[in-house]
Amino acid sequence: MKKKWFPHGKWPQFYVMLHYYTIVSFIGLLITGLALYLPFLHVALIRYLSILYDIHILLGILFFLSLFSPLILRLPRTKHIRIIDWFMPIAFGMAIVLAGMPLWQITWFSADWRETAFSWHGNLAYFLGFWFIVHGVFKAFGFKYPETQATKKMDPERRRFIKWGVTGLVGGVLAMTPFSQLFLQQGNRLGGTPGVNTSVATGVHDFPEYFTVTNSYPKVRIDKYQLQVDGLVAAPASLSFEQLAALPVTTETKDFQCVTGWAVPNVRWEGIHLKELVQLVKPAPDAAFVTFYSADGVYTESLTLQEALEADVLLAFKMDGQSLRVEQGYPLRLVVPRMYGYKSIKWVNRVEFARTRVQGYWEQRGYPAEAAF
Ligand SMILES: Nc1nc2c(c(=O)[nH]1)N[C@H]1C(S)=C(S)[C@@H](COP(=O)(O)O)O[C@H]1N2
Ligand SMILES: [Mo]
Repeated sequence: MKKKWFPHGKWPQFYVMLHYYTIVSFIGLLITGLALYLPFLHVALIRYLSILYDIHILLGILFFLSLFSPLILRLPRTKHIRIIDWFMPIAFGMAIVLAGMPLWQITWFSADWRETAFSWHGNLAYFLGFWFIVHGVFKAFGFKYPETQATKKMDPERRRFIKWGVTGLVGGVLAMTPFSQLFLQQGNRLGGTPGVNTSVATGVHDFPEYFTVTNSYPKVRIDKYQLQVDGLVAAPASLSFEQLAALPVTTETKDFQCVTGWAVPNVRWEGIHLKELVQLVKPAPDAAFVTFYSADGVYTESLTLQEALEADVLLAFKMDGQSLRVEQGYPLRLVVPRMYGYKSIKWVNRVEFARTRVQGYWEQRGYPAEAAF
């Protein structure tokens, strides 16, 4: 007889089907989740991230339904499933799904909650992923679980599902509250380390937060720096910082507004207007969008060509008369004064003219692409 890789013993067909849904959705979640999270994958897949993101959400819903369907459907009452095999995915799955909510519906939650939720969504998924592997190996090779209270077989009672689901729910809520940041490494957090104060010169604004979506601020060596300007253009270019700074400079004083509520009035920016780059590389007539990339390898932003050519949109290299500090996007950041701060991508190292829009980092997570306030 052919060896079955996932023998389900005397399981009713219905259990087997549910179990497959759980397996397939969870593996899909791990793969898409890693692609969304790990920088080297993220960078390679940048154009497909919004699709991967949608798939991830759909799989999350499927995973959730497969775990909790016994609450709605009447499962056959047979003692076929071990307590731990049901407890682990339900309690941890619930916490992971819950911690995923602020990453999905980002406008419902504060930035603080999102940061913590982001870390726990990942940490708990790694943990449950590890348990799935152990569980899979045990089943595939027919190892026996030790006989304990937790490995007893049980009836699929609603009461238990609810109890475990609530355990996961409470765990998930605790994990998301900023309190749990005490247990997280600082470097693991999403979006910024408030109060980094690396020698702010007098007369230079200090912003309330210096965000990054990776666990550090990229350190760009100015002698190695190149701004790539390419895409649908007649003459792609790669500019050193010197060449860039030799272009005509525009100066403006504008307010800076973050979507999370803080604002900094009267910031003086000096930088290059996008029309200088347009003259240089000559975009094709159908290049309707501009995509900006960051040296952090993760963040992207986009504008329509028309928006990019607004008089006050700059690729800035100086703020309040000083060159940008590392945490502010040294050596070059975009400044879009009429839109929320998330449009103002830092550490810009590539400007691409394109026919279609590439979803920006926060836009993949639900913020509008037209971020005017
Ligand atoms: N590369 C990169 N650019 C970024 C961000 C980021 O996390 N990474 N955060 C954005 C957000 S949400 C805001 S409000 C501003 C904040 O600018 P600041 O970090 O200089 O205060 O930068 C934007 N540009
Ligand atoms: Mo922001």
